[in-house]
Amino acid sequence: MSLVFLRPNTSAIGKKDKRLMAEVNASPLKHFVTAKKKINGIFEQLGAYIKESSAFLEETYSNEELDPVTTEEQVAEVRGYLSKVAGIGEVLSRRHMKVVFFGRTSNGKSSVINAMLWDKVLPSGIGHTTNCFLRVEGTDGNEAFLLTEGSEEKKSVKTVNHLAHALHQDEDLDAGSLVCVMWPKGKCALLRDDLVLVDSPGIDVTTELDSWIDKFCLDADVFVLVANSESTLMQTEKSFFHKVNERLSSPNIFILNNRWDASASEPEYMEEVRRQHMDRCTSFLVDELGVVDRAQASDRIFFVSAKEVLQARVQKAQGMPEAGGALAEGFQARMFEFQNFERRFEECISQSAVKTKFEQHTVRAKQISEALRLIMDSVHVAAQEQRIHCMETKEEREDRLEFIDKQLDLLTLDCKGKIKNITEEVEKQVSNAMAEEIRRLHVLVDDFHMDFHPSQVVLKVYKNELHRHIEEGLGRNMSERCSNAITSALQNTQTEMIDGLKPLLPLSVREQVDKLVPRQCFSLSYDLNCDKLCSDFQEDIGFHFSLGWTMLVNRFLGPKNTRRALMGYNDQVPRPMAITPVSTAMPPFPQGSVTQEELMVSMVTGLASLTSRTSMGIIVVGGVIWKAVGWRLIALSVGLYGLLYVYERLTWTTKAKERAFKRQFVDYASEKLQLIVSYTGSNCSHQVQQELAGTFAQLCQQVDVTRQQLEDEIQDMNRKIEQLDSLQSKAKLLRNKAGWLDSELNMFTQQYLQQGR
Ligand SMILES: Nc1nc2c(ncn2[C@@H]2O[C@H](COP(=O)(O)OP(=O)(O)OP(=O)(O)O)[C@@H](O)[C@H]2O)c(=O)[nH]1
Ligand SMILES: [Mg+2]
Repeated sequence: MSLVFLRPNTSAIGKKDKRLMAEVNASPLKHFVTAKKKINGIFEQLGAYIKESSAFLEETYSNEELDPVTTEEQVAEVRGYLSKVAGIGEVLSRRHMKVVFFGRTSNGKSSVINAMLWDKVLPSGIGHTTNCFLRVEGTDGNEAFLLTEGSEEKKSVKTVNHLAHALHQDEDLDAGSLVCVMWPKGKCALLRDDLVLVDSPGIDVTTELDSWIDKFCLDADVFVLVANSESTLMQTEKSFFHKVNERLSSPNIFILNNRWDASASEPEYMEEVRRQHMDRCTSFLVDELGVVDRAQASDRIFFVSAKEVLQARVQKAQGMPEAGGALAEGFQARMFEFQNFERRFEECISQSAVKTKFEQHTVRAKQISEALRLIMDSVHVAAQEQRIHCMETKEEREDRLEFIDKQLDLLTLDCKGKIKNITEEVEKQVSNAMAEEIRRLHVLVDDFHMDFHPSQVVLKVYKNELHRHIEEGLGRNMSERCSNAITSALQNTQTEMIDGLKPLLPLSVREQVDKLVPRQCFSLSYDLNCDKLCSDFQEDIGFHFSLGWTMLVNRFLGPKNTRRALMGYNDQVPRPMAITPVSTAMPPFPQGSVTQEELMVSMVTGLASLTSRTSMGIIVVGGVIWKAVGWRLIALSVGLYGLLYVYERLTWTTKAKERAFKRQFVDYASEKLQLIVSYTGSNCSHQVQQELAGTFAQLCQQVDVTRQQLEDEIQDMNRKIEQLDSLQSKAKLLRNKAGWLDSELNMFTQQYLQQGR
């Protein structure tokens, strides 16, 4: 750092060397420029990152499907960073290096600035020239212009005289005012590098030093005290910098002993004067202000001639020789010293500005990126935990589903078996009970009391009522015999079913299962349908003498065959049965007995036909008997026979007819009912089976609801897991981005802020 910088003559060097030289030659101000570019870039990325993070968090927070993985505070915190970082970015993009020149009037402050800008930008002259603060700043356009405080108006400036005139014309301007001189960047390299130079009125012409410091110095990176080498440092100058030093910690101060060209006229004292100035200035900077070490002091104190440098540079810019004109002796040395000052100044201001302008924001950016990293970490962890929970829930549901399926298969088999058993049992019970009831049918028929009359109309009503009576009576008796047992067996089976399937249902449903599976009061319906069953019943309540021919035959052959025998039947085909659902199930007549009876019938038929055909035969038979037993016995027999006939005829009352009717009906109905025993049994067992199958189906429906719920839950979990996966990877990505930004900031710190410490 203590090397004296000399701008090399570039015309005599090669291409590669030129590039190397260009790097070495590059203005130290570039340090600030690149740092600014870099930190702006980082802040842009940080801004974009926070925007992305904020959107992510907001979206995550508003996701109602998931449990919260982020908090409202976190969302608000990140949203807050968004505006904060945007604000900082805005400030950073406007950051520049600022140097302020102070000194007594006519010391050459404006001349120094002009020399540095290689052009007569600011007015300079004998006497009090600069009457307000002038801030020279680069503008992208080609035209220079002025901006005064509190006005947006751009006042065009063509020449320096024009500027001087403009400044002196403005009556509002006083020493504490600020005028911005916007100078085209294209005309001046320094301005391209974000340097702002502030010229001031002489500090000896004001009493408002404090307000000056507040207004113009607090954000200054470097102060240049332009002193007059023809005189010693004045108290006003010293006290001003004491004040600055009080307000700012370790301000960067350069002392330019200007007008050093004047010493050329007295070369014999030159070294001595220089040493004296050097000692005083060093003592001021080191001992009084304590802003630099003694060893570094020589890099802050320079002996220059701004007037000469400006003149030389203007000439050079106009294509004339640099050292042309009337320049005092030792110009070259003073020129080098000015360049050396420039180099030191540039190094100092760029490093200082980088630190003061960017360090704090870098630290803030690091804090923000760290805070975001922690937030993303917490989101990641919360999502991870939720994902684990979802996975566990999903597995548990899947296990449960598998268990339910297996268990349901087993229970279905079991229930089928149970239903089969109970239906078989019911069929047997009902069949037995019905057989017993048929045996006792006469009791039921005897219990029927209604006025009986052999007329067809009354009989019809009588029969209907009897049917109803039997149907009711049979139904009642059957239920008394079986219903209780069957119902309790049925309920037991239902309870077993429910108990078996209960564990497959969720806890909440288990308690309500009794309500969900309504067990209606089950009652068997026997469906005997007596009316149809006995519709074909044909009573025979005509008088039949018990010793009459028909009755005798009837006694031997039974009523059916008698009819056939006596009437010489050809209608061998039996008449259709009464309409009952089981008429088809009528057992066929046993083959053997039919043949035997046929034989008997044909014999008697033959006999009857014989007797009826010829009365001759009767006389012959009567004669034979007459001869054999004698007429008395015959007369007695006929008398008795006649008496019996009369007796039976007399006792054949309505009551007797009713009894005969009932007896015939019992026989007929018993026979018919016998036919539907198995039908009734299977009908009842079918009802039980229906009932149980219904119960089981209802239970299965509940299990299905449970299964569906489980499947829905599994699907829900899968969806959640998917969401959490993407959420996690996004959080991880954002966390890593925060880490990357942090490392970028670290690199920035290392490269720009820790350098030179
Ligand atoms: N000989 C000589 N004259 C100088 C030098 N620098 C400046 N001057 C002259 O000193 C006079 C004052 O210079 P300015 O640059 O106006 O001084 P200033 O400090 O800006 O003065 P104010 O604006 O009034 O405060 C001018 O006439 C310059 O030409 C120098 O290095 N050598
Ligand atoms: Mg001036």
